[in-house]
Parts: sequence; C-alpha cells; structure tokens
Amino acid sequence: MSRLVVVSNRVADPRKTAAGGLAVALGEALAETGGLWFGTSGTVVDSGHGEGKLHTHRAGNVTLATVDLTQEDHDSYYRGYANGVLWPVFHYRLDLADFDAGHIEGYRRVNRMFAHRLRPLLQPDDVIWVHDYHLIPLAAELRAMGCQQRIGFFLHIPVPPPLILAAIPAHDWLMRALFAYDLVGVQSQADLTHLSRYLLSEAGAEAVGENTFGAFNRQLRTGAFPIGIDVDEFTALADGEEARAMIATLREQYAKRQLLAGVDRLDYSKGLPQRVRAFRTLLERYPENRHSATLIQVAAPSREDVHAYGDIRRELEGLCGAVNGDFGDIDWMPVRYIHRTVARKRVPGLYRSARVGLVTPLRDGMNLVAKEFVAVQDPADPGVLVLSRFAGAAEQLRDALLVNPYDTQATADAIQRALHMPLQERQMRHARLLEEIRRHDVHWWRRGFLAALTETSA
Ligand code: GDG
Repeated sequence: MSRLVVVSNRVADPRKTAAGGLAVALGEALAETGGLWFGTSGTVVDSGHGEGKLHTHRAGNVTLATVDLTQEDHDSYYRGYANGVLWPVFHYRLDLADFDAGHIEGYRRVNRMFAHRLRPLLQPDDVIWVHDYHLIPLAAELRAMGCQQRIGFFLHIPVPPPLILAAIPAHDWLMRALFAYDLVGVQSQADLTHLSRYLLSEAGAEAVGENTFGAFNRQLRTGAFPIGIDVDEFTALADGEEARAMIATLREQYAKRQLLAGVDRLDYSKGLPQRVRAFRTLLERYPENRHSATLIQVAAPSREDVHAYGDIRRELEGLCGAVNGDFGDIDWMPVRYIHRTVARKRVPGLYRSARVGLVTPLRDGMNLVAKEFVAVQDPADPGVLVLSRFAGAAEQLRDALLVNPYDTQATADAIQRALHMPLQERQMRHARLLEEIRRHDVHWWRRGFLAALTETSA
C-alpha cells in the first residue's frame, strides 16, 4: 500500500485534542500506512534568516515536516495572494480582490520553495494529497522537477462561475497548473458544474469521459467530495466536562429565554452583518421575542492583517451595539458578541444549549459548523438549524430551514419559525439531518477522495 503524503498550508499534530475533525481525520489516514504531513510551521522569520528552514518531528508513525516563511513571503503568498486575491474571488467577491498589489510572484515563489523542500522527502510510490487554494501550483512545480507520483488536490472553498474565475489576471496560468494534478476534488455539485464549464470554456479542455478532461497533454479527473465531520469525536466533546459545565451555566442563565447561537471566523463570507440585521428584524416584526430571544455570536479573530477584515469587524460591531442599544434592557441584552476564539471543548456546549443554530454565510465551500450543530443536539429536544442556501452544506442538509441570507425579512421569518417549531417537527428534521451527517462523515470523505485518486492512472 502506498504511503500518503498530505500537503496543506498549516500542519496540525493529529494527536492533540485541539486539532479538530479535519486534522484528526487526515491524521488517521496518514497513520494507516505511515505518512508525511508537510506545510508551513507558522513561524515567520526575518528575510535572509533561515528562509524555508525545514523542521521535522515524529507523531506516532506520521512525520510532520514544516518550513518557516519569511515576513516577505508571508505577506505576499499568504496574506497578499491567497487571502487577498484567491479567497475573495472564489467567494464571488471581485470587489474585494486586490489584483494590483503584485503578490503573485510571492505566491509562485513559495509554492516553488515548497516543492524544493518536499521533493527530497518523497518516495516513488507515494500518493500525494494537496489541500486548498494556497497551493494550486504545487503539483506543477513538482512535475517540473520530475515527480511522477499520483497527486490529488482538494479545494475547500467554493468554485465561482467561469467568468468570475476568468477575472483573475493570471487565471490561465492557475488553470494550466490544475492539469498537473491527477484528480481535483471540490465540495459540491454546484462547484463541480462551475469547474467543468470553466475547464471547457476557458482552458479549451476536451471532455474525455465523465468528469474527465484532457488538455496540455494531460488528463484530469474531477469530482465532488463533500467534506463531513467526525461525528463521534465531536459528540464525545459534547459529553466532556467543559461542554457539560457550559450547558449547565447557560441553562441556568437562560432558563426563561431562547438562545440562538452563531460560531464563525470573523470573515466577510460568513454573512455576519446580514445575520445581525435579520435578528434585528425579528425583534421588530415579532415583538414577542423581546426579553427572550438572545443571540450568542462567536466571531473568532481571523486574518486581521488583511484590509477587508478590519472593515467587516467595524460593521459588525456597529450593528451589534445598535441592536443592544435600541432593544436591550437592564435585565436583557439581545446580542452577546464575542470577538475571541472560544476553546474547542466549549463550543459543543453552546450548540447544545441553543434552540436555533444560525449558519448563514453568503458563500461557503461547505460549512462544518452546520454539521457540528446537528451532531450535538439532544434528539429528544433538538434545536433547529437555519442554514444559508449558499453554503455547500445546503446540498446535503435539506431538512434545515434554508434561507437566502441577503433577504433580511425572509431570514427573520425563518428564525421566527425555528424558534416556534413544534417538538415533533424538530425531532423529525433532526433525525434526518443526523442520518445524513453520519452517512457522509469525514471518514467517508477521505476514503472517497483517496479511492478516486488511486484509481487514476499515474
Ligand atoms: C473552510 C471553508 C469548509 C469557529 N470558531 C471557533 C471555532 N470554529 C471552528 C468551527 C469549525 C471551524 O472552526 C470552521 O469551519 P467552517 O467549515 O465553518 O469554515 P472555514 O474555517 O471557513 O473552513 C469551509 C472547511 O474549510 C472545511 O473544508 O467547510 O467552507 O471555508 O470546526 O467549530 N473553533 C473554536 N473556537 C472558535 O471560536 N475552538
């Protein structure tokens, strides 16, 4: 059996409890055959001091290999190009993309440096699995050095329609780089449709079979592999001491109130201002919820050195303050806004205490919060998931209340419906959702991707 090599921007030690479902699942896959996980160390060094320095350490039968980035590389590859150009465009936000700053050279340079550091660590029959938009050109760099191994790529973020992708000045170079992979996986059918149309119309690729394309003397297979969560790992967290303490505290504090919960990175793709506006509309249109409905919104700090993230923070804080000022009372504040990262062990307690989970991104590759919320509900008295139809998860979670987050009134109406949904309907919807997230969990996802990758001819 071939050894697995995972490459991603950041590397996590899968044995640490804070690692999260994806890290745990990839760690398991690596441990099955022994493996290598390669990425950045998270350490940023001054230019000229230890650039690209490789650190390796063993975690069981898995080797974690990481490289340091210089400040300049971090600024151009990570902050500038990956998060200042690719992230907004892939989330349909051309207005927020900074095409002119010239960060693409740094993006290429770091991908090339990654390939140089990784190459000597590879064995001839390795299977290589590259993750996400930071590393699109990595396979092309490896191929240029003579690598013949099977290389697969999974994109965690959405694929926009072809004309939006084509707005990236270097899109033809990026697209050509995709053909260095044997398999490209995306999250949803909508993404797969966009990718196929893009390859046909912009790359002049030929369809040579179902979801298989030929161009640049190579064949590329594509597929939708919706990512899931590790349901058992997450429900075990919900039964842990921290989560139970959180549930007890919230039950006591909110015995006569109804909790709504949102847990997101503070990112403009997550639709946080729209969510707070919808919550405000709920209080305006349905006054019976005043002094009762309380939104706890965790907005974990994220990419604060990227310009657009400062703007979204100011907007959100203004909106939360206005709702509290206009509707709050001495004994009730409608919104509890938390701009900090909450410990992972406490998150399930918040979900379980909530009558309504609000997951309303404007665009999202999948959205794991939606699945985590379902996983930890009490089946006898479950909360209701209000989910954006623009999250990849909406293709699977049809029994959530699906909303258009741009439609403030309709979202407020859906929240009202969720708050007052009869027990039997809540139970029925939850049972179906739980079955879905169990059937298509993170293990199913990685097995499906790796099986498809090993079927491709290297
Ligand atoms: C990308 C794609 C895709 C959030 N706040 C806190 C916290 N979280 C955890 C959640 C969840 C994870 O972070 C967020 O996952 P999402 O899927 O919602 O979103 P992205 O970070 O944007 O992830 C996304 C995903 O990749 C996987 O393919 O689903 O579409 O954008 O697990 O629980 N965790 C802790 N404290 C917080 O404050 N501990």
